[in-house]
Amino acid sequence: MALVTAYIAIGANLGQARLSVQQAMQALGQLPLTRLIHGSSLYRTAPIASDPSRPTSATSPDFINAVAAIETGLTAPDLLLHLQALELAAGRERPYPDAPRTLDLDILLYGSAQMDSAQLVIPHPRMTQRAFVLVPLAEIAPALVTSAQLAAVAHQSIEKLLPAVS
Ligand code: PH2
Ligand code: MG
Ligand code: MG
Repeated sequence: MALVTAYIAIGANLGQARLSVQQAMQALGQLPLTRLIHGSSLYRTAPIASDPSRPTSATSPDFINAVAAIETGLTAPDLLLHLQALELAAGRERPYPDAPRTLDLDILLYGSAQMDSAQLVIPHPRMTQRAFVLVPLAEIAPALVTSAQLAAVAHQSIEKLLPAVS
């Protein structure tokens, strides 16, 4: 079985977003044939429109975002199915594009794979336009992000959260 390192973007801006992101990080490590290698810090980020021609609602709450690195024996389509199951278990609904969500799990990178199907595009097509992806990704995998990429999103609002004291 081939093991592949994949990077997953985690986001939530509805309900107990911070808890949902932390729980999702743990749940990723418990998927079949999968272990969690690295979890980034959590970040509070301002909402960014998926489609820049359609501005985000002024009422959309801030997000909690993070990125996880996993090592997995799942194929990319199987990994996607498991991520969708975790989203559903967290109460994810999709009433309209960019609606506030209890949990969003996106595959950013799957090894060096490039794929473009109706279900799955890898690398994630918008990852380099988003500070909420690049900043946590650079924290756990600095070789994957250039300083020019970070500079291009430096105007987007993102704040690193301190770990909760336990
Ligand atoms: N996810 C989106 C669209 N916009 N903005 C932030 N800050 N964080 C996200 O996770 C996010 C977003 C589409 O999934
Ligand atoms: Mg997303
Ligand atoms: Mg998604």
